[in-house]
Amino acid sequence: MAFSSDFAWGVASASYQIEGSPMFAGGGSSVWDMFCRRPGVINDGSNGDVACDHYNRYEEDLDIMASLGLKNYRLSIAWPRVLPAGKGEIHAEGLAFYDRLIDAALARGIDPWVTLYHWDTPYDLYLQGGWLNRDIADWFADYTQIIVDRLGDRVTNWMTLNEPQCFIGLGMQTGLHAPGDRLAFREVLLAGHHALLAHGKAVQVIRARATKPARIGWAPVGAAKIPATHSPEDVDAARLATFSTTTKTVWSNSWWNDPVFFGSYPESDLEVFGDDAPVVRAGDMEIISQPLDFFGANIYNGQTIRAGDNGPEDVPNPLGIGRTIYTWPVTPEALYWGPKFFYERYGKPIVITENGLGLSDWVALDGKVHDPQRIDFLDRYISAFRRATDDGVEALGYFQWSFSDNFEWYEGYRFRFGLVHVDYETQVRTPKDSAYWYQEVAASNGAILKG
Ligand code: IFM
Repeated sequence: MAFSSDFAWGVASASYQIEGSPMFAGGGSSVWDMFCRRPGVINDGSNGDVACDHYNRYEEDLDIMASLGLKNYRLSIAWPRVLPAGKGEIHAEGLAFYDRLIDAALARGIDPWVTLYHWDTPYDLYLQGGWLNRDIADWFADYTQIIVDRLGDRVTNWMTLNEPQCFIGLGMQTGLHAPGDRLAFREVLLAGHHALLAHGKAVQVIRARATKPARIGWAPVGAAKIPATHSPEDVDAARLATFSTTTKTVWSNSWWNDPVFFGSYPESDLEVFGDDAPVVRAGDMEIISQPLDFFGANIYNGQTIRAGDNGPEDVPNPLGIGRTIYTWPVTPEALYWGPKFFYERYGKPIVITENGLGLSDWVALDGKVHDPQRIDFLDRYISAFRRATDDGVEALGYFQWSFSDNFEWYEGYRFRFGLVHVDYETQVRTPKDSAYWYQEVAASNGAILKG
């Protein structure tokens, strides 16, 4: 009933959500900088210009992490901070920032887990077609080389892309995220194919150039499915639903992960997607399916599934089920069945690269931030993950999303996911009750969990 002794307890963040925009520090702009300037697209009218000002306050943030005994920090690099135009000239100061950040983390005993891309596509590249342009795979590989040549002597754990389902699906199909496009499904899948190529080329670069032995994964959304009962029929139905789709959607787990781990798109999805599926050129799948060391999964909730007469059926949530501020249902079993099914199919150790919940926390009259629901939520989810490991799932780590409150995309600053509260007027940080609780979870390697 325990996580392995080298299990990585950590917190996660992303550049655009916390740093403040590179365009105010000599770097370039990203699609998010431009998107936020469109009236009405961000629910509180805000943007990531300043965010948590982590660019200037990273030492304070790392001090808080260290004081909480957190030893693993998943961070992302802002591509336009390093390459203002996305390619070509390097912004030396931008690259130096990540050098300092990595050194400052290591000096505090914090291991940096680096994500190369968490949605801040350089705007100049968007003007050249962005993810629709096949050349982006090479632009991404060149950018990766710059990062790896600079940081690859100190970073062990790398992730290529965060949630392709979101930056391709929400960014290019529904337009809810930057760049706000609403493309046909065929174009969406083509952009997705280029993202997969970029992933594969980045893995090749890391393997070839990192001087410290690298562990590489990626961090897709893990769209978890939970069997309604433990009957073999329901479990099979949930497994099938996890790895197939009956509609033209970007939320199919196997569409993204089968190419990466098996070197082919899944037959069943290809049938559903028909002519919308991208043309795969000779050699593409060899590039995309570079061997990985772990399967990263961002899991927040799951859909309950039962065996129906004509295949898997969605089971409605119980009336009044607990919901987070996004109205996402609280379904801790997602962190049992998601890892279990992903481990079963892909055979790679699991890292939960994101899990957590958004609330509307505030500083109480006593000066503290009381967030019992976050503690309860995390206990239930992490306990479910531990049960998965008890049942044979190999697990390397768990990253709570997020270290601090931050810019929550189209919701702006209204939704708070952090263990640490941020006052955006003063930039004062206040660790929430959950931060101290998580400190104990990590220190006890999960022994204090109640779920
Ligand atoms: O804040 C996001 C993160 O950037 C990507 N995964 C989901 C989180 C919560 O919505």
